[in-house]
Amino acid sequence: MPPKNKKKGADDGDAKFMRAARFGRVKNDLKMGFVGLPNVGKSTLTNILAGACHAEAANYPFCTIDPNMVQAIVPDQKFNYLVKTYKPQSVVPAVLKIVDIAGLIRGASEGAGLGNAFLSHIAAVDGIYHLVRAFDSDEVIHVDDSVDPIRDLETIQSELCLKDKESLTKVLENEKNKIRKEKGIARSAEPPLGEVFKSAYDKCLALIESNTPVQTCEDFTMGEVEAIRDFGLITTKPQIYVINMSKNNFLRKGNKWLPKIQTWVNEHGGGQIIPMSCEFEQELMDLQDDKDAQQAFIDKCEEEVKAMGLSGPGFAVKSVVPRLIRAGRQSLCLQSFYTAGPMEVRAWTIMKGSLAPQAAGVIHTDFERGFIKAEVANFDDFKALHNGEASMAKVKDAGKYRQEGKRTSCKKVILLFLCIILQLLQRRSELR
Ligand SMILES: Nc1nc2c(ncn2[C@@H]2O[C@H](COP(=O)(O)OP(=O)(O)OP(=O)(O)O)[C@@H](O)[C@H]2O)c(=O)[nH]1
Ligand SMILES: [Mg+2]
Repeated sequence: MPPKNKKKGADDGDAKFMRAARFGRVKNDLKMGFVGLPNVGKSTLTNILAGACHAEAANYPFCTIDPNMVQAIVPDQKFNYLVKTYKPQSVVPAVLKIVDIAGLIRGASEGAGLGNAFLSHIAAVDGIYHLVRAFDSDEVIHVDDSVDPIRDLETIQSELCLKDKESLTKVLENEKNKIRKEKGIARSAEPPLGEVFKSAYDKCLALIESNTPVQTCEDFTMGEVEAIRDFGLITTKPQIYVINMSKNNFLRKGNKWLPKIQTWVNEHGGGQIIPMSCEFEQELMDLQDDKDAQQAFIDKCEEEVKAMGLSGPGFAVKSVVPRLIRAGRQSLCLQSFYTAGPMEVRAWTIMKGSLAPQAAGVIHTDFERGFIKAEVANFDDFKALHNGEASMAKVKDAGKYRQEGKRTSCKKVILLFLCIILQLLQRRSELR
């Protein structure tokens, strides 16, 4: 019998990201980090994502000496809609923390360049934007003298995998010592390894030896995933490949390296590829205080696209920054829920799949402990029913305002309303 076709749906995408995040920490405050060779545009892009100059960008390899963290505001139409509706005194959007890690070079896993320190900075983030240079420029030095994204992908991936191989060697040694101690086996003798440990170790080693990130593998049992979480491997982190092209290539949505990069990524476990251009984004950002000038810049770019004989929705000229931030957040399995009222509209960050008490706990830890119920509404219901009012009255009238208990998953609950806070504050004072 042929295998049943799995129905494709929105949840498939979610499942893919949940799989990528299965080795990660369960925490709302997760970080993405930029990884790549020196001078590929990491600091430039970090600045762009933050919308402000937090990191120093300069044409000088290793200009980023310390990891530099910024916060990028998560673009969110639902949040913007709530702000427009409630016109609150204060607004607090969700942010994604992004670390600008200094460039890695070949041999970094053995201490070359600024070496192992960088790898420990990578170990401290939860997801990786792997930035690759695909732009030509005589003015920007390439550490290996020429532009070759495939060679660069190989270099970075092998450094990460070499580091993981070193970690695996230590993990194996520690496990053997632990078993020897537990079973009173002599140091010179080979102790018997647990079945799950052994299969998890063997699978990881095979992946790493083929330069393939461990997180791309779907063939792990739950037990193996548990074991791998303790291995402390860098390549278990979700990874997004970001390709920095010239403005011209970005406008025409083409670059001679892109098909080769796609093939390379497919051959190394697959993954999301986001082509973009720091040059384009920088020009756009420099004009952000003058909306007319920004529009004139977009119009000019659109003219250039037309002059190249290209047209259609695929060639619309727009920033990739919102997609980059959303993709980072999605790869970490983070999502928002909202509270809204005349004082404040706020987006709170939770892990996908969190239950209502955990969501309440993000607002205040006491709320999780003292959780009784949450009054919630789905954002789409609110939008369809509120009729311009900054109030939940119409949603309540329509019977779409629900009281939810401890088992409610936050997957579909978009608007966890202000009255939860009030209700829980009351409960908190009762607890005192
Ligand atoms: N032409 C061109 N230059 C770029 C682009 N992106 C970055 N640059 C320039 O390249 C140089 C290095 O950029 P950075 O952002 O500092 O590079 P980095 O990856 O952070 O480098 P390290 O910190 O040394 O690892 C700067 O002079 C940037 O202006 C681009 O898309 N096109
Ligand atoms: Mg830098």
